[in-house]
Amino acid sequence: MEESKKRMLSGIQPSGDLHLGNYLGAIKNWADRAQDYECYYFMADMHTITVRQEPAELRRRSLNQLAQYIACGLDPEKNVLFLQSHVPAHTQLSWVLNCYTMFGELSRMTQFKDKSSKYKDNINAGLFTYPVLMASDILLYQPDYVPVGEDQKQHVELTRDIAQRFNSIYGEVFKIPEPLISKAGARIYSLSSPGDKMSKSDPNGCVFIMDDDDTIMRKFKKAVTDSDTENPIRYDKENKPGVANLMNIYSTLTGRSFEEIENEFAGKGYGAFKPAVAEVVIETLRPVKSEAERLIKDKAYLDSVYKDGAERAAYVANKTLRKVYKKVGFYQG
Ligand code: ATP
Ligand code: LTN
Repeated sequence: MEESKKRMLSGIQPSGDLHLGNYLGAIKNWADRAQDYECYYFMADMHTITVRQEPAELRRRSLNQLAQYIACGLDPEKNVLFLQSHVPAHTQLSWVLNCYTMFGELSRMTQFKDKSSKYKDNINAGLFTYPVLMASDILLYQPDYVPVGEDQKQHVELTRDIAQRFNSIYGEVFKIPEPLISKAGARIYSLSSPGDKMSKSDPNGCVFIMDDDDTIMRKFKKAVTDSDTENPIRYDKENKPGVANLMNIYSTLTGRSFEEIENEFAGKGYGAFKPAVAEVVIETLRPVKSEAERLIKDKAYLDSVYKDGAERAAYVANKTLRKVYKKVGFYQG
């Protein structure tokens, strides 16, 4: 990889199967940029155990996620693809950064507040320090950009604060990364409750990348809209959130503007619009799905990809870790 290219890094937790929100909000944008950047993408398996996981399922999903990354267009020759738990530097840096992150900062994280109210009987320390591990994931690779959905912006901002704090004490150790939030697809909402973001914890409102065509069609036909029959297909996020969400999905996938979509469906109702959205989603996901299915059967190939990825990732990560250890005063001979 050329040294002059800007660097990009991101990860997704294999805590569920990948869905349309992950695809449009994250992976599609990653794949589109692979040519112009030096890219690192990983499965954040260590982050998932902040919530209880079924071990066999976690293993299955981690490997499937790798297959899906590749199927979505992340070429392992051009991108470094790896599992977080295969590169020990992540947790090693995390301990150090824990000591440069304030209790108050972590208490203000929205994801911590959300998850600790959702999993009341398991508010573990990992859930609290989750953003420090995420900061380590990022800072180890000195990336210029971190492409994420809007919900992760706060974590990237905390990462910047931690890096700036560390740099102000020890000099320029970390590059200060920028979050990269693409407008299109930044927030896809649930098809069944359009006030909430599409999330794997709501399987009815969530379209999974590996869903079959009929399931996708059924989910879109059941998508919550409204009782407007006068002029149903128009973009009004406030009053018609369900329709706005469908239009956003359609627009992101076809490249058509909201105005063009309104014209296309003028005089038509939801009975025409919903299956049309489903069709473009099905057509987009079909090649991804079949390629992922093919790759999942080729375990030897996937093994070679993540092993090679971990090696390349560790090389970069260890360089930063050594610098940090030296700066804080750990004796290294
Ligand atoms: P959960 O179900 O626990 O909320 P998730 O489905 O949001 O998880 P994450 O692993 O948190 O998945 O997210 C992976 C990436 O996908 C992140 O960059 C995140 O911002 C993006 N993302 C997740 N859901 C959406 C969505 N509905 N719309 C756009 N981007 C999303
Ligand atoms: N917290 C992120 C996953 C994640 C991540 C990262 C994203 C873990 N480490 C580093 C970008 C960079 C999430 O839940 N989506």
